[in-house]
Amino acid sequence: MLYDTEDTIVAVSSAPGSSARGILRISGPESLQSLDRVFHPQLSCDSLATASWSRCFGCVDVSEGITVAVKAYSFPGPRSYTGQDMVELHVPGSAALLQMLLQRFLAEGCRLADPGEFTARAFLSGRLDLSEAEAVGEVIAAQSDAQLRAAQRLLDGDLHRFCGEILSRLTDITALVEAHIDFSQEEIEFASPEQLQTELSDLETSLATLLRDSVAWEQLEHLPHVVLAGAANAGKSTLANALLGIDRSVVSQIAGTTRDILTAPLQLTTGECLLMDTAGLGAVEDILAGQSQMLTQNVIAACDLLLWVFDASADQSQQQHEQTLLQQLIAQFPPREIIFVANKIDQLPNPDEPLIVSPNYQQAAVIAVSALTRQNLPQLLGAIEDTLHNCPQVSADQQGIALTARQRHALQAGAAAVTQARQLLADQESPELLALELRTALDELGAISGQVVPDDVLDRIFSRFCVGK
Ligand SMILES: Nc1nc2c(ncn2[C@@H]2O[C@H](COP(=O)(O)OP(=O)(O)OP(=O)(O)O)[C@@H](O)[C@H]2O)c(=O)[nH]1
Ligand SMILES: [Mg+2]
Repeated sequence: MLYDTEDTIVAVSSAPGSSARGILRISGPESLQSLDRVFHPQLSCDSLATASWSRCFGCVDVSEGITVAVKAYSFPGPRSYTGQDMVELHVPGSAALLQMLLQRFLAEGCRLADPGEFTARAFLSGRLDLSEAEAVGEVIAAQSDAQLRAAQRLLDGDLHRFCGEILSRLTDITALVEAHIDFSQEEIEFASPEQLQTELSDLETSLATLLRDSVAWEQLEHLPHVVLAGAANAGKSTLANALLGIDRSVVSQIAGTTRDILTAPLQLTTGECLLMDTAGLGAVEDILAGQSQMLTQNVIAACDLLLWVFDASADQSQQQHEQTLLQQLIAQFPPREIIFVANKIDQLPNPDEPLIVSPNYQQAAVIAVSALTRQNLPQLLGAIEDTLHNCPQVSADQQGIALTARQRHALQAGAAAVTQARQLLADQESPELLALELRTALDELGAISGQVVPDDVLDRIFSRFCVGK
C-alpha cells in the first residue's frame, strides 16, 4: 500500500448484506467538491462546506433515471476521523444501491479505498497513534466481550499514555547523557551516574510490570473451556441447555444420547466461556461409544474447568458407580479446576438433607441443582464465574492491557535496550555507547505509538482491516 493521502478515496463502510442503513465514506481534498457535483440538497439545507460538521437531506442521481434519497454528513478536516475533509452518505442499506452510489463517486474521480485506508489516514494525520489505530482493527475483529473490552481500552489510549510517559522519561535521560558528551571538555555534571542508575532501573521496573501484567491478543482469542462430564444420563445435556437458555443438545432417557462434543459460548457476567457438553462416561457398549469417550477424555484433559455432573437422586449402587468413574478419570486426566454438580435434586424425597460427596477433591465446591426445574442455576453460574476468575482470558478483562505481537516485541526490545544501558552505566562504559543504547530504546518504544515505523510494518497492520474502515 502506498501512503498517498493527496487523492480522494471512497468505500462502502457499512457491513456487507442488507441492513437498515448503509454508509458510503469519502475522504480527501476533493470530498466536498465531488459531493457538490452529484448531490441535490433539499431547499432547507444549510451549506455543507461549514467549519464544523453538518448534515443535509437530499438526493443523488446514481444513474439514468435512478435517484437515491440520502442523508449527507460533511466533516471538514482537520477535526474529522481521518483528519481530512470527509463525507458520509447514509442510505437504506441495500447492497445494490450502495454499489451504484460507489460507482457514481468513482466516476467523479474518487479512488476505491484499500483495506484500513481511512484509519491509516487517521494515523498519518496524527488523529490516532499506531496503537490506537490497531485498536480500531481489533474492535472490528473482536469476537468476544473480553476482546472487545481490551480493544476499547487500547482505543482509549491506555498503551499510548503509558508509552508516552516512558518515552518522555527516556528522552530526558538521553538528553542528559548527550549533553554530557557535548560538553565533556567542561567540568559540568548534568546528572550523577547514581541518579541515572536509579532512573533507568525505575524504567526497567515499569516496563517489566507492563509486560508481566499484559496478555497477548491470541490469549484473549482462547475463551476458557468449561466441560460438562459425568456418567450417562446424569443430566449433562439438560443442564447445558438450561445454562445456555437454548435447546442445543438432545436430551433423552436413553443412556448414551450425546455422542459428539457440543460446544456453545456461554455468557457470564465476568466474560465469556465455551461450554462443552460431552458423551457420558461408563461402560463402552460399541465402537462409537468408545470413540465418544475418548473425545470426552481429550477435552477434559485440556479444559480450564470441569463440571462433574452426577445424579443425586440415583440409588446407592449407581452413585458408587459414578464415583468410581470420577476417581478413574481424575487419576488419569487431572483437571485444572473442578466443581461437583449434584443434579436432579427435584427428585430427592428430602431436598434439604445435606448431600454427601466424596472424594473431596481439591476442596472443590458442590452445587446442588435441578437442571429440569432450573433450581440453583444462578448459584452454579456464580461458582463458575468465581473459579474462572483466575483464568488469564477472563481476568484480562478487568486489568491488563492486551498487546499485539508487534507491540509486545517492541516493548521487549525497548526493555532489553534499557537494561543494556543500565549495565553499560554500571560498567562505567563510555557515554557514547550509553547514548547509542538509549537511542535504540527510544526507537523501539517509539515504534509502539508509531513515531518510527517503516512502511512495511504499516502495510501489515492496515491490511488486516476491511475496506471502508
Ligand atoms: N427429574 C429430573 N430429571 C432430569 C434432570 N436433568 C435431566 N433429567 C432427565 O434425565 C434424563 C437424561 O438427561 P440428559 O440431559 O439426556 O442426560 P445426559 O447426561 O446428557 O445423558 P447422555 O448424553 O446419555 O450421557 C432425561 O430424561 C432428562 O429429562 C433434573 O434435574 N431432574
Ligand atoms: Mg447428553
